[in-house]
Amino acid sequence: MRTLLVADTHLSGDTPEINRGFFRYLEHTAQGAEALYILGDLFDAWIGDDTLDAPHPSAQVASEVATRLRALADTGTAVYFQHGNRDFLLGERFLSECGATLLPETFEAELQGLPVVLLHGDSLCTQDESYMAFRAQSRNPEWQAHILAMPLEERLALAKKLRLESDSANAGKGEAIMDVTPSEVTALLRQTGVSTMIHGHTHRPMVHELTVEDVPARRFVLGDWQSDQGWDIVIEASDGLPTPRLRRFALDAPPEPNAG
Ligand code: LP5
Ligand code: MN
Repeated sequence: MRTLLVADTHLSGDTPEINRGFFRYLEHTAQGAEALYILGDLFDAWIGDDTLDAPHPSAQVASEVATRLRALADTGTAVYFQHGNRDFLLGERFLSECGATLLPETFEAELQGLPVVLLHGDSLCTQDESYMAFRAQSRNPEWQAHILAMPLEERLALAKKLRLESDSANAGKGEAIMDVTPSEVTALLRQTGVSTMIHGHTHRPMVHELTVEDVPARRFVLGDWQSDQGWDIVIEASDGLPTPRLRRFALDAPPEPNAG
């Protein structure tokens, strides 16, 4: 038995190679897996589930993603989803079309017997004060309802504007500011009592070895998908506690389902 985790695929109408690579991954690597966890930023920008009805290239991609995730779910692989900072507006309609289950923003699970805490990762970037302010606003249900009531075209324009603002704000930020705050990582591990954290968001794929209250712990960071390569984590059942493995792979040759 195997559990897979991915994050930050950033799919859109402008990323045909990544879209194809993701579909190949679902059809090939994910076949027979017990579960697939998508830890946010599946889409590069999600402006509402009514995107599915829109005559827009990204809408077509969204429908195809839903169809293909549903096909995987129908074969018995549970599909779980967490919101990222780009697709926090993803809602019930899209999830039910995918046959996916939405998880809270921080979620404790036991994957193949291993206790883990899962999150997108943006909530750990507390030194990034302007992002924290944007995050608080964008996760506010009233703000979201107001945004979702806007015509689709206006939302498209706003999303474009926010992306530009974000890129120019990020250009002036230090690298450390945009990474997780170490004390937030230890605080969450201490609070949950688990020794394994898995997240994405920072696009800095890595396995970090830590010590929390004299106990060894690990933080796995998933990578963002690019036109030629993807990242995942596989956790395979074993006699003892399994060790998750972070993998980088070519999108045209994703890992074999039984690659071990
Ligand atoms: O996204 P990324 O990785 O480049 O940077 C993130 C943080 N930025 C964001 C903002 C998103 O990119 C915005 C796009 C969301 C698209 C979908 C939303 C649709 C809803 C609205 C439209 C219908 O998440 C960035 C972090 C970085 O990660 C690393 O952690 O630093 O944070 C910022 O850039 C936030 C601020 O520094 C700047 C915020 C810009 C918002 C300014 C408000 C302008 C209001 C204009 C509206 C009229
Ligand atoms: Mn993100």
